[in-house]
Amino acid sequence: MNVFYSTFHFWLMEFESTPRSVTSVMRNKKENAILSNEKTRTDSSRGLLRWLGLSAGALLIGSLAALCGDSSNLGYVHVDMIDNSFSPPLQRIHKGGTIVFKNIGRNPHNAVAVDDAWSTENDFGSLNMMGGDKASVTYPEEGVFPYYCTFHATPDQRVGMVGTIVVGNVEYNPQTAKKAEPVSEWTGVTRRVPSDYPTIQTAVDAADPGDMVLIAPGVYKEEVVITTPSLIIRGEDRNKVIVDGEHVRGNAVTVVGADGVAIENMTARNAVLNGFFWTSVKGYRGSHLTAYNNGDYGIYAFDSQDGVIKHSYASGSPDSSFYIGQCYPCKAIIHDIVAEYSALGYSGTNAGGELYLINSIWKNNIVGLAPNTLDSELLPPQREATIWGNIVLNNNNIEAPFVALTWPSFGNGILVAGGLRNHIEKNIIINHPNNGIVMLPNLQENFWLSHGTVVKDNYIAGSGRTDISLSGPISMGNCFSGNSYSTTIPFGLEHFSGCDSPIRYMMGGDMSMMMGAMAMMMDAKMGNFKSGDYKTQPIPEAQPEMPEDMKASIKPALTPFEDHSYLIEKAAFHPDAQKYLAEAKGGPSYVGSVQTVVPGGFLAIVYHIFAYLLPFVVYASWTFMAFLDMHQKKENNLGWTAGIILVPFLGSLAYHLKGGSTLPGWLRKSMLISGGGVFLLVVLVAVALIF
Ligand SMILES: [Cu+2]
Repeated sequence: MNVFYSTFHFWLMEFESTPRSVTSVMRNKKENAILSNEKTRTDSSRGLLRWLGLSAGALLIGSLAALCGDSSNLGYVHVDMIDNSFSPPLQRIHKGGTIVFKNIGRNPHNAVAVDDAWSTENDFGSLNMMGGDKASVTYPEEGVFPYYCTFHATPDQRVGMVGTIVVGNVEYNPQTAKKAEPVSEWTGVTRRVPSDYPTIQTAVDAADPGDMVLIAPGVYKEEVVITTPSLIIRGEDRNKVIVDGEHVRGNAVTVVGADGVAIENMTARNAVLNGFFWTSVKGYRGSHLTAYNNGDYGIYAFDSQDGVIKHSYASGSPDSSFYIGQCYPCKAIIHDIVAEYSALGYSGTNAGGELYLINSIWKNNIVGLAPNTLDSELLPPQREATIWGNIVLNNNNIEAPFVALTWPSFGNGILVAGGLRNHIEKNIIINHPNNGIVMLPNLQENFWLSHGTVVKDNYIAGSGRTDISLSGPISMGNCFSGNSYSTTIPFGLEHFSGCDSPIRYMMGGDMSMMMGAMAMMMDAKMGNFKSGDYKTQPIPEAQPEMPEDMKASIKPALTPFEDHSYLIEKAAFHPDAQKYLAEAKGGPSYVGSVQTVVPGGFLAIVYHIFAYLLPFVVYASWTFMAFLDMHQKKENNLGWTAGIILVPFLGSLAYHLKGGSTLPGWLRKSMLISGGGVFLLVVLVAVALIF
């Protein structure tokens, strides 16, 4: 094995295990974001100056920290208060972490510790938090902290609007509290709704582990919460069994801490938060589900392992249609789904390890698939997701609903932000006004570079800027082979970093993508964007019913990943790949980084000019002036000549700083200071606005 590769590999490990050593500036930045709530915003521009070399680039990219996924990306974790429950009801955070409780309902709410140790009242000043109000609570000690809303929970604090915060590395299994053990087989008991039970919830509450709840056609205006393991929840008709949140209830169907629950053949719509939602479970299966126009995610598994989501459709969510978050190893498969009309088709914050996104269709979103790392959630970094055989099409939907911070991810097919060792193979990626595949670093508490991505045998066309983009100051161990494409930025990725080559050069580039995205982030922060309304996204046509042979199998979901291992034996193109290739209008990709990031706007143009052209101008003037000075001194120093040419910026900078120059002092100073200074100013303005 080549020495260079080994060295890179070593660095890869270094970045994964000890990233903090290079990120003190970024950490300060993030603390400021938290503390600004307590009016202690401090100046970090001195640190920025010191770190300019690395961090100017890093900060640009940092604007993308929030690109993908959550609104919880500025260093704290949210718990939403809705009418009348907490979401998620079980939230895990780091020791010393902060939870922001936000009332997004219409009723007044609060959160008070069962042992009275803390309360949102301490921060907010009143127990009466109305819609839009927020309060922060910090948890300095590890432990399990149950809490409740004094308005909407019973006096014994056991029923109603209750939740639990788990802090740090402590064992907590809500199921052991319930004393219900999962079972691997159906009990043979079927509980029918509405003939035996008037609502889905009453059937669920009556069920024992291993029972099936079978739901007849109807619109069910309820919020179903499942805490009993191994239930099979099944609709008799996928398109006619509908759980409707009516834009007032939080989640249509939620599974909290109950292992092995399968949900099949039904529709969820109009929930304020999520359509189908598993949280903190081991074993889950979703099949033949339709989720549309839900206010956060369509189909969502969080803090959960060993799952399969298949033959499903989700659309019209202002975050993502499908989301697998915070798991390692996830042991999860998404297979044969369609995601459209959302901000993100797929979001996968800190999710990976035996995670397969295969043979699915991601189209008409803001961005197709976007795995990313966030320090504010557990288990960073995102790593080892496999994206095989998908159709990724037309993710340029300006009418889609989105939250501000997803705006800069517009117009990309597959976007990896701060992920490690992801595998992207045999995907058809067509018609994205920015990039087909783009790898970016991601800055939050740590500066996460996207390393070790394998990009193989993909077909990419019709990208506005470039088909494959490796953005940011540097990235290592990525490889590119066998792709069908027109352009890459930087040039020659397949030639310099082939997957079979023993050498993979460290490469970065495309800083203009970062600057454009930064401008869009500023626009987002200032509200200069117009999101579509998730409530009025297109209503999907009838989706395929669960086939009879699948209906004949009634089984809890204790080991779905193992049961579906046949799906992941090898990468294959999507069965409809030929059809999409024939229909797609994707022509060759061109233009490149000369073009501003789409859809741009005034700021994007300004930032593009500064960020894209200024470095060239600075480079040219510094280099020219250095050679002019050498000429005037009649000095022919080969060492300096080589340094100036071979070490961009730093070579000529060192030359100008070494003294003895024939150039007047005012000229040298204004050239050096104004060149870098304007660039720094542009970056600082953006950072101040964004954080
Ligand atoms: Cu309440």
